[in-house]
Amino acid sequence: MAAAEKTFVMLKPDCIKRGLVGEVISRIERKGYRITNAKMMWLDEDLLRVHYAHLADKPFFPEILSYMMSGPVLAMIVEGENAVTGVRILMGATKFEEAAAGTIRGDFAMSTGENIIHGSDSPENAEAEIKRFFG
Ligand code: IDP
Ligand code: MG
Repeated sequence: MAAAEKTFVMLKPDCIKRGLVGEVISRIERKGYRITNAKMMWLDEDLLRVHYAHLADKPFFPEILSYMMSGPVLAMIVEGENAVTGVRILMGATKFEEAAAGTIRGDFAMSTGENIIHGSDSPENAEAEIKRFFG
């Protein structure tokens, strides 16, 4: 069996407000991944400007900031074989209208902005994001 890989997952404020934490964690666990660390956090603008630096010049960036500060998030380290790609597959596409039924976003996201879950998109970003959120 290949070495376990770590990824950073964050359940966003809409996930928590809608009471979908158990549902989403259950999907991650049923796939065979383990949650090895988790904490509820209120994010601040400084951290979000780093985390979403790749979107800083998009017109919707202010909306991302206010949405991500509208309530707490649940930050998690998720481990398992191929966890980075595997969690992205469970999540579904970024654009909510393209997220397939059966994926977390396909089943629950009500817009592209408010889309339930974040997962690292590469092992390098996973390492950086785990450091960013867990130190
Ligand atoms: P990802 O979350 O699937 O990795 P990214 O392109 O990294 O997608 O975008 C980060 C987050 O920014 C998305 O999850 C979503 O909340 C928000 N976002 C991305 N594109 C749009 C958009 O076109 N409109 C509104 N919000 C967006
Ligand atoms: Mg991303």
